[in-house]
Amino acid sequence: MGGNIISDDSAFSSVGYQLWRNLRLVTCRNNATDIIEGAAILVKDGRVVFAGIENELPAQTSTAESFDLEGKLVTPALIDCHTHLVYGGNRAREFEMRLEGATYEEVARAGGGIVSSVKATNALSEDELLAQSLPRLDTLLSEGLSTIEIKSGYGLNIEAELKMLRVARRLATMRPVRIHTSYLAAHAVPVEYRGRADDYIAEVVLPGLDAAHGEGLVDAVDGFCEGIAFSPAQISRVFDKAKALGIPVKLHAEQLSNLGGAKLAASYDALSADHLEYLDKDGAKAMAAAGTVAVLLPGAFYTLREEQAPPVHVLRDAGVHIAVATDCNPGTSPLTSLLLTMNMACTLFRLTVDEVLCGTTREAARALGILNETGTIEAGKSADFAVWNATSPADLVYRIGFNPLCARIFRGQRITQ
Ligand code: DI6
Ligand code: FE
Repeated sequence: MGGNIISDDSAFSSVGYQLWRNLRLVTCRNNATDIIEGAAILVKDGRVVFAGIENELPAQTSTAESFDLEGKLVTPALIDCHTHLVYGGNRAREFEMRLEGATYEEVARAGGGIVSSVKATNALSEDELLAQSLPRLDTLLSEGLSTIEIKSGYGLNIEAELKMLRVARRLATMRPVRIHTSYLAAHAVPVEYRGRADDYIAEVVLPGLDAAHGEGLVDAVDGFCEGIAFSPAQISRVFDKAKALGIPVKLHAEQLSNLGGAKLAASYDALSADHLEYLDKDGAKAMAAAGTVAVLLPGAFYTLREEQAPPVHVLRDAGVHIAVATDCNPGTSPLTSLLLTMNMACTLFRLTVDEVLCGTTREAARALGILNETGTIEAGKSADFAVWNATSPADLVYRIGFNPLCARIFRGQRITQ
């Protein structure tokens, strides 16, 4: 389902110019609801050369292979900038227990929660973990994605964290997709370190980061700053190390309470602060000043049946860039549909269609530090776009459980779904 590159079609395997024409173009450079009618995209060697009104095309198009998209809508390929897609097992039983009235504490005491995913992940070989993760990747890709961020964080010992990151990297060799990895050993305190979070950081998180970085497995460092996870002071130790290694940071912050995590992340020029239900004005201001993107995760909000939505008006007023992602994870967001996530962000958080489409393209790329490479359709960038059987961005977002993808183009190559 995630697709193979079409190799028997000389039109697409040609290294020369390709012209995608007769399309309705949403570049996401500005407002995502601005549609350029009668548009064309000229691609050479996997990169966009021109994107705009067809009759303004540069002259070399006479030699281009040309594909008529018959007036279909084209947007940048989508980007899921926050997932925990690599994990073992599932937590369906925990879901049932909660429906039967069990509290989180009772679930945890019965061996559920993050700890159960750690056990299930660590029981698998690298190949088995890969096999369990691949269907989730394929499901996400079937909705026109180019790029997915994947975190570690269900290993919680050095070797197991490395295993998760290796699996994430291997996924990128199995499907046409760009994968960004985040080292999230500071996700939870493992059972063997209960009550000794500082020791866990010193003995596992920091040396594990050295090892993972040494293997070239880390694009960013993440942490979970929360009463049930790590304090701002503990996160600072991890971020100091990341900074010393020259690795950008991001943070799960203000999901269940306000510990000032977003402000802390901004003080390290974080790429993003994620969740943010309990963010205050101060935190938003600090994020805006640092250019830290707010990544909103409606799947976790929905699954936990939270009541406090992120303060979207505060983010807007402060001028914070807003992205939207699935948070795909076995516990709080077992979600592998970015289109549904976009719908949820509108319905639950009252984001606009423009905000959610930019939030899963341009702003998601910004949250990964790859806005120069992808996230909008413009000359110089990777030719990553999605062709939709839809007439407008709102048409993509308002339906529930419907996939209007017609084609996914990744680095200039059309991918069969
Ligand atoms: N925030 C969450 O809600 C999850 N992780 C995180 O950083 C919980 C993940 C899980 O329950 O497995
Ligand atoms: Fe998360």
